[in-house]
Amino acid sequence: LELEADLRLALERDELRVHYQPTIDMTDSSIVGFEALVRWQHPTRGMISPLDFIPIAEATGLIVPLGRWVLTEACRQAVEWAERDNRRPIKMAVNVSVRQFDRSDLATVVREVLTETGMPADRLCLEMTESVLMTDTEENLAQLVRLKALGVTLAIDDFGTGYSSLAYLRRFPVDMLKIDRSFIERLGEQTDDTALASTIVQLGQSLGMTTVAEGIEEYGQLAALREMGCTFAQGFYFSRPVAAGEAGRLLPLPL
Ligand code: G
Ligand code: G
Ligand code: MN
Ligand code: NA
Repeated sequence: LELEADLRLALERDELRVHYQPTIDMTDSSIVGFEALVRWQHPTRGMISPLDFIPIAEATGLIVPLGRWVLTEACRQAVEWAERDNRRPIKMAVNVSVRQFDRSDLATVVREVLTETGMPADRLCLEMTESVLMTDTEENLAQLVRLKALGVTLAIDDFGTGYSSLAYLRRFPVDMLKIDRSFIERLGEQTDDTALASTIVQLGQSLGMTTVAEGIEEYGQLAALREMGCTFAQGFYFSRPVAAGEAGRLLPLPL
């Protein structure tokens, strides 16, 4: 409860931070983008993980202003990096909670933020978990169509952990599948996970979607996923989520 009261003030007190984790192109190992991940620099408790405050933000509805703040900050940062070096503009991925998705004004909010920050829509990716998409309702489809019409990329986060139906995957305008970390952990060992990861990559390919492997920590996992034809990679093997200054230094030097 105390944390909840503090979280209400965190936004106005400027205690939230966005960290960035790079996404790597499997074919040439270059950075193609970043995922924005929020952190809370609490005045007395120190850095608080989103695992501890996102659920509170979702339960209280604070996720709506908080989510807009993260989206704005991440877009602003992407535009700043692009201005520094526009040879290969990076993409920015932002997590969208089911509470945000369920509001009919989400596409309006995203459009406003794109306009405010000058972020080109085709450089923004919105990540939603399967739970957002699991229910194949007309409202959900309409919401995805509105978002897609803005020109943004739509990704399913933690793919493989929910109860997706293949029917919705075909029906919904989704561009990208992010293979859940749990499948990557035991790649190469004699488990079903290798077959499952490979199946998700092939599923993506047959539906015309790109695939991202999350949670890569070892070279062997990277090599196996590259062999499978996975498009992009993310994980501590390349970089943990880092503050903006450090993330900017991972990018090629400006000319
Ligand atoms: O960065 P980290 O692994 O600690 O994140 C833990 C969880 O918090 C992940 O599931 C991640 O998706 C979620 N998370 C991080 N930042 C955001 C955010 O800005 N919005 C939402 N909805 N979830 C986030
Ligand atoms: O649910 P979502 O995929 O958005 O969660 C992203 C979270 O996963 C981030 O908080 C990040 O810290 C974490 N993460 C990213 N790469 C790795 C990794 O290689 N290993 C582990 N254990 N966690 C990771
Ligand atoms: Mn994510
Ligand atoms: Na994820």
